[in-house]
Amino acid sequence: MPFPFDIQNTEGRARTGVLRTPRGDIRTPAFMPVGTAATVKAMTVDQVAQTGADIILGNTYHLMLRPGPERMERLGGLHKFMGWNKPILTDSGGFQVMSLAGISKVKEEAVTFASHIDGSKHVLTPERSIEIQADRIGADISMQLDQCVSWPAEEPAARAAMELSARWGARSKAAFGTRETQALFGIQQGSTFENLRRESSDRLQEIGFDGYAIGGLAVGEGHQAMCEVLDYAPDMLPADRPRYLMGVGKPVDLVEAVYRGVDMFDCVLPTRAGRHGQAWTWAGPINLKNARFAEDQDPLEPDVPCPASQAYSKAYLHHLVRADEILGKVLLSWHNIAFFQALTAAMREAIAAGRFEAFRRDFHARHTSNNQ
Ligand code: PRF
Repeated sequence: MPFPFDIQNTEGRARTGVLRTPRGDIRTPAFMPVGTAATVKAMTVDQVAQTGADIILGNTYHLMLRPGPERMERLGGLHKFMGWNKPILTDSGGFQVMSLAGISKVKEEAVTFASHIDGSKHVLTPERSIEIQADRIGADISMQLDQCVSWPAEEPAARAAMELSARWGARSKAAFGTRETQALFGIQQGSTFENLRRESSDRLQEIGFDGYAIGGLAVGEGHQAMCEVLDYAPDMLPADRPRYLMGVGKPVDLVEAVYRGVDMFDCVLPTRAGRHGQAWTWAGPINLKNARFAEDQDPLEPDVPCPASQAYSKAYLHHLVRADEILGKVLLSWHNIAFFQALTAAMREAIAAGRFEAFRRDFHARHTSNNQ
């Protein structure tokens, strides 16, 4: 195993740990800000690092279209290109093809798709995805190519996607080989079917990965149905390797997933919401556009260690959002990323102190107190 994963504390199924990589330690539970196109939107890498993020996510789909994998390699890889020298995990591309590309076709050999930028035609095989992620982008953690079905799915369609993902997992692993300084994660699929998730996990473990992701959730099933899958899905994956819930989520989703044994997350929510005037707080989400903030002189969250959270009044942020000033998007993205880091830090501290159950109860009580 290239990256040691030291589990440090457990409380029920929740755990804290450290995933050790050559580019630095990743403290878990971890939230990975999304840097789709070689940028965490509206933030400098120094700001991202200041929030306490140990790792960010990049996207094969976007980077293969622009600036292109071979150019990326000539420029020294993604870390050097964007000036981020801590770990980077890249998603493999299949999910973004499904959600973003114009026309796409999934076959045994490859997924073919038309670029959402200029309509140009592209082919992604499991082998090419690994080559782009590990060799051209230089990702510390690469993801296998997988197929995620939309929700709701009939069992035969969910089974077909799960089985294709397992075969693509084996091909991804063969292409990746064994590496000293880079890791490869497999992705469990199976929609909301427990038997399919079980079979998926068994097949992934037979192949053997450095970490295991739970894919195919947060695709429209809702919080309750996602929690029902998380009641069993993380336990099917090896306890001694990191478990990563892809594309999740809201703070309540993170708390409930950590409670059920998940270690890593990524989501566009904090930055996307920030660009739309929304701020996440301990009392829940608020929209700074709302007139009730026009003369509110308090900061967003005085206890979140970030200038955007502490040093600007809600009245000022309200003004920036209303005037559609760029700084409003910058400050709210920055605050939201800092809030998500404060949330994962608080969960790590609570688990370490054996008071995660109380933290979870208090979180829910506070988080719904703001009924905007
Ligand atoms: N597979 C991959 N990336 C993903 C997902 C998935 O299922 C999801 C599902 N929420 C987000 N990102 N490869």
